[in-house]
Amino acid sequence: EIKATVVYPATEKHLQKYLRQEVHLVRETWEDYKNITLPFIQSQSFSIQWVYNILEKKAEADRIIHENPDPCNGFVLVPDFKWNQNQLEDLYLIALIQRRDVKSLRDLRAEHLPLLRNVLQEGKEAIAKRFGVPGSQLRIYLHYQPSYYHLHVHFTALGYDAPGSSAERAHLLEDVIDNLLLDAEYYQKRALTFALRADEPLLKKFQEAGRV
Ligand code: M7G
Repeated sequence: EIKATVVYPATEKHLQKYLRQEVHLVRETWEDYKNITLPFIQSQSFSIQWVYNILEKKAEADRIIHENPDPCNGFVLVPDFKWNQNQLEDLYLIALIQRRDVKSLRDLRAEHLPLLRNVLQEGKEAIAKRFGVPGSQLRIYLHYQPSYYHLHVHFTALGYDAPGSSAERAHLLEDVIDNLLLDAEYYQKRALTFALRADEPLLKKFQEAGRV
């Protein structure tokens, strides 16, 4: 059987993302994030208008599985574009947070714990209720780096080897919560590892700074 994903319209960045290429690991310190990554993502990242359209019910409103409308600690849970909902084997949902000032894992602090706990608890409950899949069979995680810099959480079937669930990209939400309990500024202190394709401009920035 063949499963195909159609991306339309596709930008040059989409084309690059799906081409098979040599990859390199980058180890990003907090200083690297401030000096290299943050200025880069502010100038470059994928448009997040699609996220705002979902939050404002201008798109996919009929697909919402669960919503917590709280502007600070709320979120919307929808099936991810990668899942056609025909079978549970590759179940894939995404939780988009209501607040718009959290770009990624790097921005998370202890103040975000109520939000993260809501996503974890209510997301699990909603998926169990709608799809009959218990929390013990879900992989719940954030990507670093993400493609879209509006914080979102991936929910995938544990038995499904989803793209981006590898050790150099996926951060389990429960571990993130525990880390923030240990240290309110955990993600402003530690280095984070991720892979970049050889042609990605961010890799060039790290190379120019002598960090790769
Ligand atoms: P990511 O970690 O930023 O990047 O995840 P990745 O795409 O490299 O994994 C963004 C997630 O949002 C991906 O799983 C996408 O499939 C999903 N996604 C992207 N768009 C544009 C949409 C959309 O318009 N609707 C829905 N439901 N999901 C989307």
